[in-house]
Amino acid sequence: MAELEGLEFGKSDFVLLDEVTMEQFMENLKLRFEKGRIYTYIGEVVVSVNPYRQMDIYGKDNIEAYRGRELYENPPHLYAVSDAAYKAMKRRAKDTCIVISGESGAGKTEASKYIMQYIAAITNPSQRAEVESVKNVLLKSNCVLEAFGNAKTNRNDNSSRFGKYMDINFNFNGDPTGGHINNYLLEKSQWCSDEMLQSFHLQNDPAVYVYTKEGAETVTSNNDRSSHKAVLSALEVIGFSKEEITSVYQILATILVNIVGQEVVNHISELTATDPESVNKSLLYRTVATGGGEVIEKGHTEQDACFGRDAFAKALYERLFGWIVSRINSIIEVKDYDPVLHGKNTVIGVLDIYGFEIFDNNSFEQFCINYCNEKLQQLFIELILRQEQDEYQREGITWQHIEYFNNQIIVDLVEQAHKGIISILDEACLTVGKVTDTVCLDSMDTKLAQHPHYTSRKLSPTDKSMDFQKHFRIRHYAGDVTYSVEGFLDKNKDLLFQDFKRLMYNSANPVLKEMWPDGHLSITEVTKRPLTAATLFKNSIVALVDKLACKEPYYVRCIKPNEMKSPVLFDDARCQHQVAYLGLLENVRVRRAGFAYRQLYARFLQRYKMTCEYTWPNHLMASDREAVEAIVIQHGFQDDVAYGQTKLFVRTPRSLFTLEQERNHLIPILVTFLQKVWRGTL
Ligand code: AOV
Ligand code: MG
Repeated sequence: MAELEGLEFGKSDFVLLDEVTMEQFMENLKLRFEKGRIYTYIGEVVVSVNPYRQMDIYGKDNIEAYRGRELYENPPHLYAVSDAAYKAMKRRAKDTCIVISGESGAGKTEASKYIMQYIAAITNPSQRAEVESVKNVLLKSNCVLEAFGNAKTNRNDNSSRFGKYMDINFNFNGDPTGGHINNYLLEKSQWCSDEMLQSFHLQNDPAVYVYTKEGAETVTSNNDRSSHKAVLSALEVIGFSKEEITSVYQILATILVNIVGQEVVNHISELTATDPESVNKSLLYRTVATGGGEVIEKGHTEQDACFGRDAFAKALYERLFGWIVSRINSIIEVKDYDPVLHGKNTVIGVLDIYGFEIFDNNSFEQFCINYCNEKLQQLFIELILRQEQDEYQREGITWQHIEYFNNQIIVDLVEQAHKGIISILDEACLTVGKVTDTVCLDSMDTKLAQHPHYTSRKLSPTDKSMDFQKHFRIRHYAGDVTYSVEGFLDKNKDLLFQDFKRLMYNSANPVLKEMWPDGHLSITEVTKRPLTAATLFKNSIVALVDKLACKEPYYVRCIKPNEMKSPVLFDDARCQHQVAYLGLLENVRVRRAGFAYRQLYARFLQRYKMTCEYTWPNHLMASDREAVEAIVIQHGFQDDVAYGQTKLFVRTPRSLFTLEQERNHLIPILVTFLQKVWRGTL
């Protein structure tokens, strides 16, 4: 409950609002934004508003100011929660995680970088070389993953097209010993565009492939030379070999050729170290197993051939990305860790995943991304409530329940077995014969007609904003999103002809071969019913949520102030909408209806003992708890507190203000007094 900034900057913790209303919340948020205070607390949750300008608050001085301090000792900052997570991990040997959420462009990725930088800066004070190298790899991996996994969208120029969860492992000293990255659903289709080529710093010119033979260095346009160099050097620092780096760029060039090239065959064969005849065959034919178990080659129609080629380009990209992540993981994985020798290995996880998205045209990818955000919101609800409940229980204090909008109903709409959208999609994908996206939509309409969060043009015929054949709409916790089913089935099947996999598996380039282990299967061995993209995604998100749920969570809730990327515009309606769907008001209410403030008896005493004659300079009571009671009684707020096992709980912040004011009033008097004592002038 930091109140160190002076009231002209608004309240630094929303629990200090006079009344918890949307009006007051927004007024405070706006005032702080306009005063350049982009962070505000709700208890231990940081609310962050994207400043859209460089802020002078991340330097060395700031890091020093927050290092090892308590949350309330400094103005709100990402560094303070990072430190809180770090302290919990180090002092109490807790696995912790920092979950960063908010919509596209709200500042999640930037926040994750500052958090990583902070952790890197405060660890390994003795500069041990092996720790430094781990830290270096962790930091550099960000740069590489961004280069490969981010793209420009109309919501964010540097939008994460993949979700990232990074675990950092620490030894008993609190120094990083390694880490692990999980990546979630890379949006492939976004990538196969000119923008992708630009963000790769590759020229949109088929001839570019020639350069890759000379080494990766030359595959740049002049504009992007410096960022390209940064990626290249990051790859080197992380520990990718020269051959691996060259392979990476060859694969990128292959994708490029695939998209724009005409003399496709020779280029691909050269870049992928495969023979031209096989390349040709994979592009024009596919091997199929007949019902009788016979294997035949079937010529592609032009449409099939285009589909196959595009799917190949996307799969190449996806495998490349997956391979880079697993290479980084194998380099940073904790090796030779002996718990007996080295003590408990603890973890801080940082989650930066794509935010809730509403585009003009929303497809399968937005559906997955928004589902993921529903799951994370669900986790937030559970953890915030659970955490409070746990603490009150532990401390032996009764607690009153606060109503939330529980988005479980939307999560179910998407993921429930048999009845959920993913199940309906999967069923359509597995049905033999001509099932189209439209047929699938029909099936959804039939099965979900009664669902309060689902509708479509057919179910709401008067709603002209949707198309009969194409659209369905989900009422998400964060707003209504209309999805076009066009392409849903293909994207969900994520079909890639086995011929391409085999082609890659047979490459003379060992790096490429390694990315396609399933290429050795013959067509008769290929599983007939592989898991669909949506189901794989669902499974990975369920696993992620499980992973987060067993850690002590810290939250950063990011808000995007406007759609223009402007540093001065605070769009009231847009911000209010985000505050509402993020459940921030409820968050404040829970925090207050329970107890807005809690503190260990000893710490409370340390801060406020000067305000009571019985406790200053030291108390003579039987316990710290009794001494705290004396302070509370002296200031007359005994009806506003509860005494837990180890902590004092204060219901309304106002009681605490009295104490803070008293303290602020006393400090200068005490200082003057002490100065006089020192100078001997008393
Ligand atoms: P996102 O991660 O939340 O969106 P980013 O972290 O990429 O959003 O932020 C978008 C842009 O906002 C950045 O490129 C910066 O220009 C600016 N920005 C954000 N935070 C700060 C900050 N603390 N200081 C200065 N500028 C900032 V997405 O990945 O699209 O969901 O998928
Ligand atoms: Mg991002």
